[in-house]
Amino acid sequence: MTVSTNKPLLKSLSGEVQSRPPFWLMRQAGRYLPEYREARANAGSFLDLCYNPELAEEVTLQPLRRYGMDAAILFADILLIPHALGQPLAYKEGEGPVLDPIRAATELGRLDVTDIHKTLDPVYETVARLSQSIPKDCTLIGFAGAPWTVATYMVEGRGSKDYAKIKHWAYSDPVGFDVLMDILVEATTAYLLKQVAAGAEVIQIFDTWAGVLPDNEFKKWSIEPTRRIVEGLRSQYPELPVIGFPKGVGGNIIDYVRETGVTAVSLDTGTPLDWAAREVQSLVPVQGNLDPMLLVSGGVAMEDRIRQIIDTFVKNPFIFNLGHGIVPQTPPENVARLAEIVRGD
Ligand code: 1CP
Repeated sequence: MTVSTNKPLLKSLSGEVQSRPPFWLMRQAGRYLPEYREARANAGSFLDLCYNPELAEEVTLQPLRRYGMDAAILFADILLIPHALGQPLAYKEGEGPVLDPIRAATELGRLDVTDIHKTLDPVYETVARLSQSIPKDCTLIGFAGAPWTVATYMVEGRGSKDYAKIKHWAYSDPVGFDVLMDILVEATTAYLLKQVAAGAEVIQIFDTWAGVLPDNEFKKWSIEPTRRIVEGLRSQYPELPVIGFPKGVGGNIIDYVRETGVTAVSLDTGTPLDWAAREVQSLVPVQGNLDPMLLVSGGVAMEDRIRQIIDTFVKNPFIFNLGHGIVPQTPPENVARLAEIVRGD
């Protein structure tokens, strides 16, 4: 299948094989760039930056100016959904996001599901601006977190190591927990539909913490909510490309691909290349999967692995990316080297 487009990322997503794979990098905007740190300092808080269309547009464009990625990803955060649902949220220096946790179905009344768009309107404006300002061959990606991953922050109140609180709720009161999942499916679908209406050409759904679920629960709380979101998006945009990123799920990624209806999947760092080429890329285009820490170290080890990834996947539809987000200590010159190698300069 091919589509009439000159955009390399859209070509890969439509199943086209390209001699040079398109590339972008998860978390390509952010603290490893001095110009981001400057914009961030001018914005006030991180949330102020997310809700400031002019500055959010600027930080989205920053990595493109340096490295010419084939995609721009909207600058926002997966936790804007809980924030728009009325859950207090702050980003603490060195600590990451902190929320006022919701630990049981009886506390769900604290969420206001009536109008998330009131809070999220500036995000749609950022998308609209970007759709006008990105380079013509560049693809605009909108995104959201998958319900399970967003719920981990809502219930734990912050990043977690053992997911004890969310699992306790989900295992001991699955019916009550499903009410939260339903709220998130609905809000996330509405949010993404607005992003597409504003100009997002592709949607990526981040399920960063899918890998902590046993397989039955993975089906119930990662695959099923994601399937419903994809279905909701396609009911209005039947051709919309959606990339799923169920991180850390091993071989269960096959069920995820077969059952969610995503167009493509993003592979995490631990996914074996030959296995993925054989078992996953035979089903859908894949994206990935350089270790972000190799991008920190750079040198021959990074270069060899970039070439190995490209050699493994380039014969079928492929998008070069990392296996998880860029980390703040990444030297910008290593990203420049990565871009050179992927482009074959
Ligand atoms: O200090 C700062 O400037 C804030 C750091 C930061 C940034 C730059 C946060 C806080 N979020 C973001 C932007 C962001 N987050 C983007 C857009 C930028 C881009 O990709 O170029 C995206 C796509 C995200 C997605 C996101 N946020 C995920 C899923 C992807 C992933 O990396 O796993 C997750 C889990 C979050 C939560 C979050 N927000 C911020 C932090 C530090 C975290 C992670 C906390 C944790 O590890 O538990």
